[in-house]
Amino acid sequence: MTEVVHTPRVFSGIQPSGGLTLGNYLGALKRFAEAQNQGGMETIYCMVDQHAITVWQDPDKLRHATRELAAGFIASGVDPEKSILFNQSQVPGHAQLGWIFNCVARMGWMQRMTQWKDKAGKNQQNASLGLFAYPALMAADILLYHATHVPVGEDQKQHVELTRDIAIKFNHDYGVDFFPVPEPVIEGAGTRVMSLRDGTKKMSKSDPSDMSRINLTDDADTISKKIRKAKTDPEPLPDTAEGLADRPEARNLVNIYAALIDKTPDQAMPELAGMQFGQFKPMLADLAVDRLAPISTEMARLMQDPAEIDRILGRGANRANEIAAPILARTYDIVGMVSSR
Ligand code: AQP
Repeated sequence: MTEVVHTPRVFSGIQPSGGLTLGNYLGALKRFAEAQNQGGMETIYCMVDQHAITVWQDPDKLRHATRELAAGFIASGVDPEKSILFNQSQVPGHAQLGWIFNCVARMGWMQRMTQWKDKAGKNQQNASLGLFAYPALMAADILLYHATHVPVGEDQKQHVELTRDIAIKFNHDYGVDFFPVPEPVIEGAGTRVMSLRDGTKKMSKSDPSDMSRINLTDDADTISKKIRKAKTDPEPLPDTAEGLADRPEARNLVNIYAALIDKTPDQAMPELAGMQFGQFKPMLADLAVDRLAPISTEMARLMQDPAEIDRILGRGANRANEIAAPILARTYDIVGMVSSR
């Protein structure tokens, strides 16, 4: 078996399962634009609508959320000319390779996924088969492009690790060195943004409490109100980020602040040390509004022309398919599928 060197390539996705949050922005979108602008690697970004329907979605809302998500990508700096931007269902190779990976992945691997346990909860018998198999489809999303780097938030680390296991097992089972073993890229203060109501729970678009998250569509007053009302403790901010170890809510707000100014929490601490929340929260609110307002304004502008968004996604899907088709064809060949074309 010869060692294959894979061309470095970035892939990541977001589900159109509701509005975008500050967590999606800091943990994903902002970093996607940075990876694109660093250059040197092709960047492929996907609206994973087939993942979204693992939990029932209202069809009209799903269509709207997909277009709004595309607008969120572009407004956050992902340029559809520089990056490939599309929705998953327009490239059939995702589902096709996903099936093959359903046959590679083991039930036990899936059962260990914390997101499966969290989302299915006590009602696993009633959860969809798609929700259980979701990580195999995610592996297909990544490996269909032979992607080598996957920028994600902390919560997706386990799924990227499972993607690595699937790539290794496929290569081993078929005696090939075909799929790369991709790396999760989890860097910066924004990879784990927590709920504003509970610093031990991640900020999530599907949290029943709107006060727990900042939506990219929130106006300035709403953002300020949510930060003002965010849960905190009575202590002033410490001198170092280490001093936040047992203060999840305070740590979360400092992390958000640091991520918004492109610093690490340690680098941000000197200017915050000793501050009371009465002073820090308005400062954070102003910063968040300053950074997010241009994004929400641009999203609203883009959403006025949904047909143009659809055209962008269509063009992106064609480009994605050009990369995916030969990789899928070779996979079928390796597995032993007869093709008469
Ligand atoms: N709170 C977060 N902090 C940092 N990164 C986050 N991401 C999500 N929440 C945070 C990152 O955003 C990308 C897209 O995530 P997703 O929408 O595909 O799925 P998710 O992780 O399940 O996000 P949500 O908001 O919690 O969605 P729902 O509520 O539908 O399950 C990923 O890179 C993720 O890490």
